Amino acid sequence: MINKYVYGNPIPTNAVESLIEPSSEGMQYLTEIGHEDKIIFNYVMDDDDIVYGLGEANRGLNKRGGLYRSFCSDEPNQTEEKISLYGAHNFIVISGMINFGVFVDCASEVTFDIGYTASNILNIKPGCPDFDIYIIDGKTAYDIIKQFREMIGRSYIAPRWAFGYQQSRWSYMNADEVREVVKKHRDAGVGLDAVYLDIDYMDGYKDFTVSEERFPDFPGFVKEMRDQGIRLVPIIDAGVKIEEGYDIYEEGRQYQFFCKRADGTDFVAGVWPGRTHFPDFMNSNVRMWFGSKYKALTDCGIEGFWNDMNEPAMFYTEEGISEAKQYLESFDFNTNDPGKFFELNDKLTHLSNRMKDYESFFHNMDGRIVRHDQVHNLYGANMTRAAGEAFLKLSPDKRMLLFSRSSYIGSHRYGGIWTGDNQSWWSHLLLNIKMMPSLNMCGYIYSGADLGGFGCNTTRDLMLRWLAFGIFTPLMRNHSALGTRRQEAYSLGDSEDFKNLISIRYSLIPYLYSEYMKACLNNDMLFKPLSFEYSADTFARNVEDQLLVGESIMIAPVYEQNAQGRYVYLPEDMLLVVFKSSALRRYQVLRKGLHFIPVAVNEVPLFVRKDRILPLCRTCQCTDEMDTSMFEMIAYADTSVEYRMYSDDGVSKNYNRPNSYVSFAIRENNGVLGAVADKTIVKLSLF
Ligand code: MIG
Repeated sequence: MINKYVYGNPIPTNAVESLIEPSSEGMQYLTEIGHEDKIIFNYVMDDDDIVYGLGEANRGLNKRGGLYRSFCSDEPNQTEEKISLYGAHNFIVISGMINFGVFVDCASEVTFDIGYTASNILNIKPGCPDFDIYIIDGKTAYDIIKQFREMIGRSYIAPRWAFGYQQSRWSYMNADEVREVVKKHRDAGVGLDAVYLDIDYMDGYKDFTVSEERFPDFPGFVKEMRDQGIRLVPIIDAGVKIEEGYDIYEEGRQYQFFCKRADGTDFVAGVWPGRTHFPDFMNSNVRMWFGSKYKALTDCGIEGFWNDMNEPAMFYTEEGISEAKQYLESFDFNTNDPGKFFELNDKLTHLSNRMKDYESFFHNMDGRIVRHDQVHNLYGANMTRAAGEAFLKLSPDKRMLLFSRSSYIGSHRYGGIWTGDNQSWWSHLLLNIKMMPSLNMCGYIYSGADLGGFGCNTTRDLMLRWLAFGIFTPLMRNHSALGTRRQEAYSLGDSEDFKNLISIRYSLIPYLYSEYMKACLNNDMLFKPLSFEYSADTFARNVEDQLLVGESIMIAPVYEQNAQGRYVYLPEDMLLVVFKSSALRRYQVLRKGLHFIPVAVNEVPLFVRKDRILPLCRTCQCTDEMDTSMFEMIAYADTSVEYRMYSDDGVSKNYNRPNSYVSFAIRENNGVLGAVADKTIVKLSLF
């Protein structure tokens, strides 16, 4: 049951797909305090209430105790006290004796104080008086989330090849470097499906261009890679370089497609290409125009993109620089006021992503002129929408890979997200684990973090542990920043362990892809907290570092340096499978309760649930080579059970074909349990 309440005159956000009439009833659960443009929604939480949601946000699965501000931010230093990251996902679920969900559909910033100021008080503060608020009633958090997901519409569906292992690094400068990366993976026997092209593939960081010098005969190169089972995935930045003769710039100016200052001139910010204009993605003509430009690359054979810098991120503006200059000029070097030193620092080091700059340019939302800060959170989402809508036309029958850095709920229908510039820190591996279910709650299913960490120098053990978790995330991409230590699977000493870990991913793809597809098609989650399935188990309720992945397995990743294993809580009897490689495994049936599980740094544990089946295919070097005619079945059952696997060609869009499911079953025949499947079963490991 969903109730919608309208405040003021909200700017359409495109978040909600269902038609929901405003409710005539009074609002349940939340009390309004404040008035007019300072509305605060208030709720008194029970001591035991858990608050789920907020998608891409800091801290744990349970958001209690924290302060969060939805304001899409380019935040490369994600320390624990940061309250804004790249996405704005204003959906929370309060779960306890009373269960309800709240979605604040508001184009401007929104603050959630979830027991930060006072431990039992939840305060939600929209940053403007114009917004819709939805209250969702349901028996459980899980049920509320499913209602919410249905309301916001089906999540973007990625092609199956995007479940292969992917390698990225900011600094692959030319075709030869990319060739070398591919060759080294292949030589080491490490599976690989995609290599990312970061900003250096472009000519002068100009969107939709390819440097002739560094990538001569780009279509030929794309094909050469494709023949080796590799897709190239280029980056597209939000800002358009100001350069006479550059068609995107010229057209954008001519059609008035860039964001404008108050005086009607095109707004300028310094980003990678130098002086740039920002396309006004809030305008439908601009979306159509910018979207159509991806064709320059799809015509070369490109099948996937990542959209970056779309918060939008700005290094500086001319206005900011001249303010800083003026400040410096009038700075009194003879001051005895130590406060001046901090002021000086502040004035000179906060030139990027300034609020003042966000308040100084405007969008033309199909006739309605809106200042940027009022719709800030929608900008990146509309860049994703521009690409997503274009792909419907450019590639009507074939799925494209698309994910973005910035997002607002609604963009989950057009693309996935990655979680931006994390660091090679153990704490960010844990954050990655805890964030996955929250992202799923908000509709982002095709998602993942930069494995190994983007900033800082990674270490071999951190990389191995992070990959061991990344094996389960739809986007399994190793990405790192320019200037950091190399972290490709062959760059951190003996590559054998990396090869083995990645081989596990490839044999899990049919299962992961199947569960991913079911999650998308049924508005469900791929990563679930234990309590969503074991609701009567009070201990399971607070477990945050173990997750259910699809219907058959539970994972418990190791995320601590030097750990020789970890404690794992089993909410029921399960089958532990420890993988050393796709083929090398050890098994142990474990009883419900707490166990210490030894896990070496080159191993991956998973737990097959009771009366569930895990199908595995033979590992391979890329999804092109994946053999889905033969399977191994791992099952923990003493009765007849079945697993229905979603299985299609992985690229076409005809998702609901009746023959999209194949069955794997354990059936009793004359008192003996055996495998019965639509596919060849080469081995049954039944426990
Ligand atoms: O200012 O394109 O988050 O993944 O490698 C940095 C360079 C711009 C930020 C992205 C990161 C990417 C980097 N970009």
